[in-house]
Amino acid sequence: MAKVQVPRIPSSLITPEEVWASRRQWLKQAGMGALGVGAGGWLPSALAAAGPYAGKPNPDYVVMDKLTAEKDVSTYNNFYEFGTGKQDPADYAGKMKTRPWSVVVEGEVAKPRTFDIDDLLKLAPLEERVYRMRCVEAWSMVIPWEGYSLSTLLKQVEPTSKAKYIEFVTAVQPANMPGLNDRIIDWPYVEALRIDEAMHPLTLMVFGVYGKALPNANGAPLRISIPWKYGFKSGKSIVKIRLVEKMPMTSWVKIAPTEYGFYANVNPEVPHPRWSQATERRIGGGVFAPRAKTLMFNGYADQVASLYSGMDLRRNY
Ligand SMILES: Nc1nc2c(c(=O)[nH]1)N[C@H]1C(S)=C(S)[C@@H](COP(=O)(O)O)O[C@H]1N2
Ligand SMILES: [Mo]
Repeated sequence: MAKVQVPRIPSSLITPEEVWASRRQWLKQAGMGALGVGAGGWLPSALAAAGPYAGKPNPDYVVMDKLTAEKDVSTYNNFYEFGTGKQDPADYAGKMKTRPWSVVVEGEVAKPRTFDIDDLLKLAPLEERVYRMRCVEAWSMVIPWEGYSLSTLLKQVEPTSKAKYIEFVTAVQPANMPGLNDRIIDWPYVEALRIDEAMHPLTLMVFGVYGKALPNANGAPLRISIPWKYGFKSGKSIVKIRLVEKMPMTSWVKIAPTEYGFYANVNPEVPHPRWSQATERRIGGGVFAPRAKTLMFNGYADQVASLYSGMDLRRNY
């Protein structure tokens, strides 16, 4: 790949829209059109990596913003099965067994099936997609995930007309998950989507990050990523995918229904009952870095707003 010079703009100082605009302009000047090339913090990691977890960079899913450092991506986490501290997953998730591992796909499908994780990994070519992630606690990251659209898997099992929702059930390994002793969550951690959200191409089955297998702290061997929703919708270490007719009860809605809704679309205009959602802190930016303005649907409005036309997203939070 040819070496390219990119103007260095400290991304902490500008809004994502400005980054987009300046980068588009730069690509035009460089005569590169919509090619998925980047440099510096924008360089998709798979260009440098190889192996089963290095996806082909998908130019449709590049975020023109500085990537969060690999170390921060896997040492500042929410994974309550290992404790509620941000460092707990990095400290304790190493004991989780990620092989053998199978994923059951059942419920309202014509062809229910149990997949071995290594077969699931090979079901479709992996793409590298750079996604923004926004936690409801008002921090965010920009992460190069390796995976493929959940819809690819769902088409294989053929959802029936009764499949209105999809539920993700995650792993429970009592001997390896010290956080299970804490009864904050009625384990297993369960999340769910409406079927059209699940079928949206942005909804990604993630097997790797930064060109390598997912660290346990990030939900190895399989987690989901739904970039327009708060991070808690993205279940980690998934063992079962169930298609159902009725809206499932999900872990956070169960704990605090006044704070966490089923939809959980990133909406900066609706404050969390205990704090604002208008701005966010980029992990790795340092304590003095200016907070960024949070975008509607986390910046994915063009792609997903139509899924919610006619819905009041203040009520359906
Ligand atoms: N099984 C499981 N999945 C989970 C969680 C969890 O505690 N357990 N936390 C969620 C929350 S609140 C967030 S913000 C994201 C964090 O993903 P990351 O640590 O890989 O950035 O995972 C989500 N998925
Ligand atoms: Mo979160």
